[in-house]
Amino acid sequence: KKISIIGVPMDLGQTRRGVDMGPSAIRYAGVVERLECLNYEIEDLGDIAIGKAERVDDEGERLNLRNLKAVAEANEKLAQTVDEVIQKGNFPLVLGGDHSIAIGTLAGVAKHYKNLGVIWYDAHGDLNTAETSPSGNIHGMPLAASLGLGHPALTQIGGYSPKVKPENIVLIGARALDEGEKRLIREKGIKVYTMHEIDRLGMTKVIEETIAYLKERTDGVHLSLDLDGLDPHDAPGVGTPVIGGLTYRESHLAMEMLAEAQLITSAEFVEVNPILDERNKTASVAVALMGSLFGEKLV
Ligand code: DIR
Ligand code: MN
Ligand code: MN
Ligand code: MN
Repeated sequence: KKISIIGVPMDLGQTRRGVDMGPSAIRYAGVVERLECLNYEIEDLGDIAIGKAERVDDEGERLNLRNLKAVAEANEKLAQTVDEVIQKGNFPLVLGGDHSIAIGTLAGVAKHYKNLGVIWYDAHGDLNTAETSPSGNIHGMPLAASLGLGHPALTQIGGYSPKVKPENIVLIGARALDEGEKRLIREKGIKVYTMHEIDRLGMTKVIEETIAYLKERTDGVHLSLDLDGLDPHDAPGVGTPVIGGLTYRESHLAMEMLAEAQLITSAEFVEVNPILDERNKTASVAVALMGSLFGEKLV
């Protein structure tokens, strides 16, 4: 099987500089070599071009959607590229960049499935819209946009909406949800394993349940892994760290179990910010997790 790597040096979905260097940091940490060792053929498609932030973004201020135009444009390109990768039968592996790029990834992926499942591994829900967002940062909105909620420039990427149904989503690692996000989760009945449930059940049970839940209702599963899902001790190079997160070990276990179940059909690793990192630790963790996701333990 062939993996196509797509870099997305996006930093316009939030305000910390440096996350645009995430794809470079992940490549530098040896992603290609790591996956080649697992007998995958790797095609690195390079980086999607990202436009410039508008110097005076009055429109973004007014809408509470910072850099809307440039974020939407880049996501349209990303959706196109991901679509082509799947069309030729390859596995799309997207490297971020801030989490706003999940809008484009999911737009490219979801058209290939009737019932796409999504695992959202993140400290946050990313379920805000302009109406509920405390920040105006689009990286806090991609899952809502993929549900068809929010500004049409975001929900209509790829020319269709929605990309995913609420009952096909599983959130893992949530510990910093905004009020509007909690309301949406309740309203839509989205399945969530907060840190509380993970502490109680243990990661083994959480992933077993997740696999059973998604296996019976989906025909493909996208893994969207925000490195801030991990504890800042293990992944310090992220823009919005939240204490009390998933450990390196728990995360490996999760990836290994997903590999065994052969559940995941596309993946993205996002929010790696080498400027905020310690000697590229977070990019290295991302690469190690990719190793497990692609079956390292099995060989
Ligand atoms: C917050 C932070 N919920 C927001 N979101 C982050 O701005 O919408 N997502 N950091 O990854
Ligand atoms: Mn996120
Ligand atoms: Mn996050
Ligand atoms: Mn230590």
